[in-house]
Order: sequence, then structure tokens, then C-alpha cells
Amino acid sequence: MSPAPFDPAALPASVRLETGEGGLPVVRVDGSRGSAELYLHGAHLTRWTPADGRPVLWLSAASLFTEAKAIRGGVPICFPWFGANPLDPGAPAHGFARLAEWELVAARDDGETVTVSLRLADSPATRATAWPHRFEALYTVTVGARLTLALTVTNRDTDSVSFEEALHSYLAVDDIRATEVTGLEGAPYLDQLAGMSVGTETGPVRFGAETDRIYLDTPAATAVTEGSGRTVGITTQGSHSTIVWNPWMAKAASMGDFGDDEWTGMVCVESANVRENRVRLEPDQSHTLTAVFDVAG
Ligand code: TA6
Repeated sequence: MSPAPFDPAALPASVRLETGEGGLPVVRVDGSRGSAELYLHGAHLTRWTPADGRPVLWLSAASLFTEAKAIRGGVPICFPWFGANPLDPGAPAHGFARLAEWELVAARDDGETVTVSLRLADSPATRATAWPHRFEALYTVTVGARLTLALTVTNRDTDSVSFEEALHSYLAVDDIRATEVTGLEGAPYLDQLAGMSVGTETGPVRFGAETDRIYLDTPAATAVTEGSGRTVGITTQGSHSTIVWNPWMAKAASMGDFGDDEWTGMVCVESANVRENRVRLEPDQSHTLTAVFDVAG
């Protein structure tokens, strides 16, 4: 039985449910240690700013805010498949979760952090896709001096299921050409630009061209360091894959919801479970993917 709808009147003072871009419902958080913006459309976090800092997430000025399209930037949730669906090439890339309307089910302010929870369950629309299983997803966003994202998926089906998932985080950087990603040294990767050919990371990831790699069996911690010296650390639990992406000039220009020159100011470092790291659940089993973002410098 689905829980009673959340009463927006019960929101703490630091949390407001409002109408955002494109008329889409948005949860705005103004906590003592950080602020954020979370759309119910796709449970899409579009902004997080620590109280004494500058915005950490990147959002395209050209992003669309419509029900038919994923928001470009912030943290899209890829679920229950990543990229194209091999069983249904016509299905939306990265699954249906980032296009679905999630339900606000809880909000709490404990003084230091503000926690907001959104829920998505199977529906006739999801059961009509190439992934027709019964499930429940709970997404908890904790906003403060650090940001914690936790995606818990429960198998509500009578058979075992498997799925892919990614917190497809877009981080703002001052210049991608002076940015490096550490923590993936020695990890095997699939190059999405070279027919999924296999490579092994030999050092910090640096950027001189379009980059689109799926790292497998990755450790729990990566860090993104900009030229200015600011470092965003990402510490995960329940995540065994990491995707690193920058579209560079030509791909950026080819995307209608991405500004032609915006490629210099972002990098995606995504906490995920894809391909052989996909998650398998027996009936009533749950899995949680957690990513904690810390900023230094
Ligand atoms: O995560 C990297 C990636 O899979 C790239 O291949 C690129 O397509 C990016 O995601 C964005 O995908 P989207 O469907 O949001 O345009």
C-alpha cells in the first residue's frame, strides 16, 4: 500500500515546494549550511551550493524544462538502464527515471542538514517498457556543507531482477583543460568513443578532447581538481562503476540543450553500476547507491 501523500504544509521552513522553470514543480532548500534545488521531474537535483562556497553543480543555460526531456546538467538519475537499451533501441537513453514525475514523501531539517526524500514506483507506463518489473525507488538528498545522495531500489517483483544505474553528476569547473580526475588509476575502462574498446587508466584523467569512458570495478573515492585548486571529492558506497564525460566542442555544438561554448565549464563524474557491475536483486531485496560530495579549496 503506497504511503499517505506528503502534506506540503508539513514542510520545514527551510524547504519550499514551488513552481520552477517550465512550470515544473521544484523543491527549494535553504538550509543553514547549504542550499539546493530539486525538481520532481526526474528527481533531478539542479543546484547545490555550500553556505560558504560557490555552486558545485553545472546546469546548462540551454537546458529544457519540459516533461518530455531530461534536464541538462545537475544530477540526472539513470535507471533502470544506462545509455541505449539493448532490448529496445528506441527506448529513451539512460532509462525512464529521469523523465518520470517523482513524489515528494519526506522533508526534515535537523539544523545542520536538510533531507528531502522522493519516491518512484512502477506504473503502467514503466511496465510497458523493456524493463517491465515491479519496483520501488527512494531517493534521499541531504543538503549541508556536504551533499549526500542515496538511491535505494527495492525489487517488488516476484522474480529476481537486474538493472543499471548512475547518478550522472555534472560538476562545474573553471576550465576543463586545467581539470583532472583522480582515484581511477589502474581501473579498466570501456571507451564509448571507440566501440567500447578496453583500456586501463594509467594516471589522473586529463582532458584534451571529447572523453566518454565507463570505468569498471572502481574504488569508492574519486576527486575532481580544477585549475583554481578547488577539489570536489566524491565518496561512494554501493557503486562499482564510474563514468567520466566531457563532450568537447563538436558534440556540445550538436546538442540543442547544451550551449556551444559550455563544454569548457563542466565535467561529468558519475557514480554508477553498469554493464558487468549491474545490480541483481532477489524479490524484496534492496540496494542503495550512495554518493557524498565534499568541497575543499
Ligand atoms: O554518461 C556519458 C553519456 O552516456 C555520454 O555518452 C553522453 O551521451 C551523455 O551520457 C549524455 O547523455 P544524454 O542522453 O543526457 O544526452
